[in-house]
Amino acid sequence: MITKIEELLKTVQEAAPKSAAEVEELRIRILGKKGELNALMEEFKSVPAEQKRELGQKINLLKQTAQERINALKEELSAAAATSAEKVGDMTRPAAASADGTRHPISIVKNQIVDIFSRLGYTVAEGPEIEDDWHVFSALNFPLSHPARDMQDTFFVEKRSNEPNVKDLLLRTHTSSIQVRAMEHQKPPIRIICPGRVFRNEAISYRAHCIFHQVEGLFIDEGVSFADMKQSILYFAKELFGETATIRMRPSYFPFTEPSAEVDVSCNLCGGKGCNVCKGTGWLEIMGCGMVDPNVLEASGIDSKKYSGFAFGMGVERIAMLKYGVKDLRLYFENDVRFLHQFDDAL
Ligand code: 2NM
Repeated sequence: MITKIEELLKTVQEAAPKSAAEVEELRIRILGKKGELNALMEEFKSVPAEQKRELGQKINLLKQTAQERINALKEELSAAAATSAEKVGDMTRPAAASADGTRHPISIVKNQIVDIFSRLGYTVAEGPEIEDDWHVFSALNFPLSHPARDMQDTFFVEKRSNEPNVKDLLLRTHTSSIQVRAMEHQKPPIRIICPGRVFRNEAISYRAHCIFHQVEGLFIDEGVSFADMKQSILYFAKELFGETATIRMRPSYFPFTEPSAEVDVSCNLCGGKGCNVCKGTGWLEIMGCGMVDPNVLEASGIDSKKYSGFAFGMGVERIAMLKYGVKDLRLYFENDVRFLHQFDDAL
């Protein structure tokens, strides 16, 4: 009987049930009505008197150990169950909303500009940010002495000589280089809109940055006139700033267009009366434009006797500042989420 008790004691101490059901099985086997302990008690009755003391103590030890061990096992298992339930959580609960990123205001405005010209039949054209002298300057009628060719104004990647050289590699200073590539490879009619990043070696301020975004447009066909340009730009201004917007053009100069003009849109804040955004003039400058210079057409292999065209270009940061009343262009480059989240609903 002693060995039987000791065997059971060992069973109880070494038991490693993996579930509540297995603990219950163990309890029934040892402590249950028809369990081992009751069977021992039955046997105990017929034990000779001189052995009762020792055996009684052993049986009590077994009973106590079994109860304590089973209670401890129950607690261990329910604690483990609780932590695994915590890990999985309530599988029927709807997922928490995740904070998605939003479009950058420069992308929003760039897309709006591109969409407006898409509706006029323009297709998007893109090109390399690292360009050569030819596509950025020479083909666009920039004289060799033009200040834009200077190190002070342009970031050179590889300068082959002190004189402007076709083989120089540089960061494009405007997206007109895309349009040169289009004119070299396509036959008129050409109707393209060219968005992209451009680079100028400028001191950074509230109104200038060394990297910014442009959208330029080009339309070449037989008989394209200044009047066509004016109507296209008026349509654009009304689409972007609202039906009440009007435009005016002031004579200007660009190497690649003749004649050239600056385009102003009526100030949408004061309705033309004059405010601090339009500096009391009632007008906001939004872009430059002009009839493509015949020299530019010929440089890209387009017959300037047969074809004419207009081109225009605008800075996306500038348009976005006017649209959203942003006073400092540097905010567009800092990516402070407190600034960016103000445009969550813009488009
Ligand atoms: C501007 C203003 C006026 C322009 C000209 C050309 C090209 F390639 F056809 F010669 N592309 N873009 C242009 C004309 C750009 O930006 C202020």
